[in-house]
Amino acid sequence: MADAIVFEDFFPAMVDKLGAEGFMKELCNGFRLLMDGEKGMITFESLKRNLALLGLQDMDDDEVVCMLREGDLNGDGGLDEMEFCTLMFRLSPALMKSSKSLLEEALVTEV
Ligand SMILES: [Ca+2]
Repeated sequence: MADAIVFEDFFPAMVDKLGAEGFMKELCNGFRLLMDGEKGMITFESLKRNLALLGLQDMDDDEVVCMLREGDLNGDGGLDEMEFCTLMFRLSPALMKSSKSLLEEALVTEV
């Protein structure tokens, strides 16, 4: 499913532009845009509702479900902030490679 959503060219460019800290802030902003305000996490419904914000309005339900399943590390059916950031990094292998320490640092400070 990873090739359905291609962030590879996009994310490293963002990191270059925003810097590591700015990029993490953007990710967190993205999470807040996509999450269900009541549950405090990204659910199928909130993701569907906000896909257009990511330019992914053409994603079908199966892909949305896959993305959620892929990212839902603790199995509660939604993505919390950490799961979302982790998923975004996993969808961008180039970024993952170049910024592994960035991610680890960010996760440590967020938690
Ligand atoms: Ca979860």
